[in-house]
Parts: sequence; structure tokens; C-alpha cells
Amino acid sequence: MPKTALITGITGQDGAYLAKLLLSKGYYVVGTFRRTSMLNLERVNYLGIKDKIELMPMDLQDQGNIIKVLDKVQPHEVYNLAAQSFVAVSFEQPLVTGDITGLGVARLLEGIRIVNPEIKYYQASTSEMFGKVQEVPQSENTPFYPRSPYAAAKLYAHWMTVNYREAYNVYACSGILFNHESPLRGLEFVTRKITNTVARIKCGLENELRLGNLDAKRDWGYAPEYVEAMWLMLQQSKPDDYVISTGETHSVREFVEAAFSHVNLDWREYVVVDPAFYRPAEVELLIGDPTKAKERLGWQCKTDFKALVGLMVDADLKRVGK
Ligand code: NDP
Ligand code: GDR
Repeated sequence: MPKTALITGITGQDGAYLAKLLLSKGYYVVGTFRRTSMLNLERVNYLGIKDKIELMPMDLQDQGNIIKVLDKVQPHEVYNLAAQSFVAVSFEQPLVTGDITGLGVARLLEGIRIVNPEIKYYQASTSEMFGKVQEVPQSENTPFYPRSPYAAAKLYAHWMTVNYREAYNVYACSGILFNHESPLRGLEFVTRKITNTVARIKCGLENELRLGNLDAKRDWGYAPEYVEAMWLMLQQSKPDDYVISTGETHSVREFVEAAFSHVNLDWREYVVVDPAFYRPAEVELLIGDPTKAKERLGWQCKTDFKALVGLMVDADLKRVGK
């Protein structure tokens, strides 16, 4: 009998890559989506897996819905990737972010406890929980200091995951993933906004790129490699929490420079700094220490910064060209 995995957030970047990985490992994959006026299956389509997964509506805001889906699917593993995941929007919509990204996790963990506490659980935690960093680089032992409603909601979700592990013995892991990007990244996030606009400028469709804080530094990795770490966390003898990162940091400005220079353009001629994209509170510097993941999971990143920028620009050039 193949194992069954339930992935929330199947329409997002990580949901699509994780579904592809689990299919390649022989899993039966159920992907859940929330009801919208138009179901967006662009990413699973792009990866050619739409017809290989079962799709089921499930909203993290609805406890009854969650219990019914868990009961029907009886998964061996649940990967919770669903969230209101855009930090900037969380300042505009703090309550809905808290309800989905924070309380949604409590609903899911309660569902697991009620339906079958043997279900293994992966929580998509984030480097944003380190926020105003208390230590450089950040590891599993670094104190948290969230700087946005999104990060505060994720921190609640992180501790709920730890609590269900300690209180009810649920095999629950929190993956503290640093930024990971790909050609499937949402267009509102800075990396994809840059690579998509660079491609459009190169093709003569646009002539400027408006950005906010160019000095912010992030530890950017390649998303398909990060979903492997999620799976590895659920295959260990004991549940635990892990930082997943490259161990390198680069500024937004460096990303911009690399993306423009990939297509032989000078970024200074196109980039306009626009205060509209500044955040009320910023996370200035993130750099993760992935030692524990390397030692215990045998995981490490393979794609370096320059290669990541290059592959994202190339994918956008191809798309824009079409
Ligand atoms: P995306 O924003 O691409 O995907 C988020 C998913 O959540 C979408 O499928 C979205 O559905 C779904 N969703 C939103 N609200 C609800 C809801 N109420 N009920 C059910 N589903 C909902 O995120 P990523 O794939 O980039 O990230 C995956 C997870 O990992 C997220 O939880 C994110 O916060 C976290 N994370 C991401 C990192 C990164 O660098 N990518 C780093 C660390 C953590 P819809 O398509 O309908 O909007
Ligand atoms: P982040 O990603 O907030 O790190 O959260 P994002 O790409 O949105 O911002 C990264 C940094 O770039 C700066 N920035 C801009 N950001 C956006 N989106 N648009 C701009 O025009 C712009 N100009 C400068 C930001 O201020 C910020 O410092 C992502 C999400 O995927 C989260 O869900 C996840 O938890 C974290 O990564 C790890």
C-alpha cells in the first residue's frame, strides 16, 4: 500500500514542488485548496502533475471542513503549506493573517488529534520568526523576535506544533525555512518581481522596476531542494525542528544586480526606489545556520545564489517570449 500524503496549499509554490517529489517517491497525494471564484492550478500544470493528484477543497478557517477531510483521506502524513504568506499584506490584513496562518494551524492540529494522532505533521515555519535578529547566523536555538503580523502568526503556529508534540505525542515537526525561490514563486515576492520585470524590460515590454528597501538581506535558496527537507523531517525516528537555509546572505540590491547583469543590462538605468514598497517594520538581515539539517537529515543546498538568479531570469525570459 502506498503512503498517503495530504498537502495543504497545493496551489502555491511549495505545494506544487512537494507534490511532485512525493509522487516520485510513490505516495498517493491529496492536495487541498480553498474555494475561490477561479481555481488556480497553474503551478501543478507547469510541473505536469495535475492529473496525478487528487484535489479536495479544504479551508484552514473551517474546523468542521478540516476534520471531515482528514477523516475521509486518513493520510499518513500532513504537510501544512497553506498560509496568508505575504508579509507586506499581513500589515494590511493582520486579523485574516492571524486566522489563517496562526489559528489555522491550531485547527489542523486539533483535527489530527481528534481523527488520528498517529498522523505525522509538518508545519511550514519561517525565518521571519527571527525578525529583528538576536544572533547571527540564526539556528534552532536563536531567540525569536517577529516583526510583522505574519511572523507573529507563524510564531504562534510554531509553538502550537511544539506543544502538540510535547502534550499529545504527535509526530509534529516545524521546518524553519529561510526564503526559497523558483520560477513558480508568486509575482509579488521580490525575487520573482525582479526576474519577471527584467525579462519584460529585456523584451521591450517595460522600462522600469519599482522596488522598496534594497538593503534588506536574505538567505535565498532554491525551492525544489527545500521541499526535500520537509519530507526528510517526517522520515526520522523522532520529530524535531530544523533550520533549512543556504548559510549565505545577499541584499535585494545584489539580487537586482545579478538579474540585470544576466541579460547584460545595467540595473541603475531601470530601478526606481519607491517608498510605497517599504514596510512599517522591516527584517533587515537573515542568514541561517543549516548545520543541524546537514548532520541529522543529510540535507544541504546545491544551487548557489548566482545559479538561482540565472535560472529564474531564464524561465521568465522564456515565458515572456511566448
Ligand atoms: P504561497 O503563497 O505560494 O502558497 C500559499 C498557499 O496557501 C496557497 O496555495 C494558498 O491558496 C493557500 N491558502 C491561503 N489561505 C488559505 C486558506 N484559508 N485555506 C487553505 N489554503 C489557503 O506560499 P509558498 O508556497 O511560498 O510557501 C508555503 C508555506 O511555507 C507557507 O505557509 C509560507 O508561509 C511558508 N514559508 C515559505 C517560505 C518561502 O520562502 N517560500 C519560507 C518559509 C516559510 P490560494 O492559491 O488560494 O491563495
Ligand atoms: P519576505 O519576502 O518578506 O522575506 O517573505 P519578500 O520577497 O516579499 O521580501 C524580501 C525583502 O525584499 C524587500 N523588498 C521588496 N519586497 C517585495 N515583496 N516587493 C518589493 O518591491 C520590494 N522591495 C524591497 C522587502 O522589504 C523584504 O525585506 C518571504 C515569504 O515567502 C514568507 O512567506 C516567508 O516566510 C519568508 O519569505 C521566509
